[in-house]
Amino acid sequence: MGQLIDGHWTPAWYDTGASGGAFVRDTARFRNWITPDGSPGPSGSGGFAAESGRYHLYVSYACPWAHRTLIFRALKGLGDHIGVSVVHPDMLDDGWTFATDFPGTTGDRLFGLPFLRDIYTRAVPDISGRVTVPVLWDRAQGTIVSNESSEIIRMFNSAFDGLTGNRADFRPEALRDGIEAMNARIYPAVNNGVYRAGFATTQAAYDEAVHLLFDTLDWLDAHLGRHRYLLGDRVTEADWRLFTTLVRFDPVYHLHFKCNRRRLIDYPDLWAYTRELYQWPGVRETVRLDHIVRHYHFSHDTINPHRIVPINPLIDFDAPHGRG
Ligand SMILES: N[C@@H](CCC(=O)N[C@@H](CS)C(=O)NCC(=O)O)C(=O)O
Repeated sequence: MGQLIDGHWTPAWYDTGASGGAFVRDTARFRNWITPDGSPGPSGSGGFAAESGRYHLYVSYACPWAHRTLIFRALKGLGDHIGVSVVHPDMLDDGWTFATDFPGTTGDRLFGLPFLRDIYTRAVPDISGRVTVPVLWDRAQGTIVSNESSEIIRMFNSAFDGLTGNRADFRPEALRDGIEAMNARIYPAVNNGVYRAGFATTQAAYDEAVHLLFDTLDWLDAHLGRHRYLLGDRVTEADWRLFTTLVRFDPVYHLHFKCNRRRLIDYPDLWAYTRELYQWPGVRETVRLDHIVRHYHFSHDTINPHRIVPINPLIDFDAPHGRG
């Protein structure tokens, strides 16, 4: 764990000292958008046209943010158009690495570099900041298009439609405000809430995060008792964003991040909904519990200093979901 300062790697854990023990996630640095014709998107610069084979995605199977991008790549039929490199699940002193001694890792398929940080310095040699997954790389310009998953999934949702003919739309015009409102509620309380509980270094910061988390899960369970999906009868971006946190809940967050008032399987509707999304065509293959369980317990030595990976519950995500 560390970060780049003026292009040099500096090992350090998250500094919660300046924020009263609370974990604060940095904002992503690369915010360009792939568009059908290369015209500029909502932020960053233009010049990133949707083309087959031009872009490459760097992910960790462990990371919930990277997981979103893998799900959209699958749902939108982009497998033949956007390549993927998978980092090693252990994120230690060197940060994310391209070591290949764990099943499912690929190494750096573009350049054969040893560390993910080398991809960042290849884009900007004197870069400062955290080295995070996912990273969307442009082979044509030799730079990073985006390292912000919420924006990468929106590019995948529509930019390549002309190329793939896949018109599935997870952010339809009529539901955009509702999706935005749902994301705004779920991101701080749930997606990032589990991290805020787990990385808190004061009781007060933990208490604040964990109560909001479970209040929101209670609300979601009730909501999903009345609606098939978050926005009604149609699966949207908001569902996929929630799914990547839910699928990690009992295997990791319940124990490792001390999110233990209830397990996911204690919420009947949330649990059935999670199984339905897991069983959606193409999604199961994006879920690598071996990477998920190994990464969190082995990498966060401030939380788990002996790096013992627990046995974990047996969870049947393939059990019939009974919804719809
Ligand atoms: N804003 C980013 C956040 C990505 C992120 O925080 N990824 C984590 C892994 S789950 C990471 O790579 N952390 C490394 C670090 O913070 O040094 C996104 O959603 O794409």
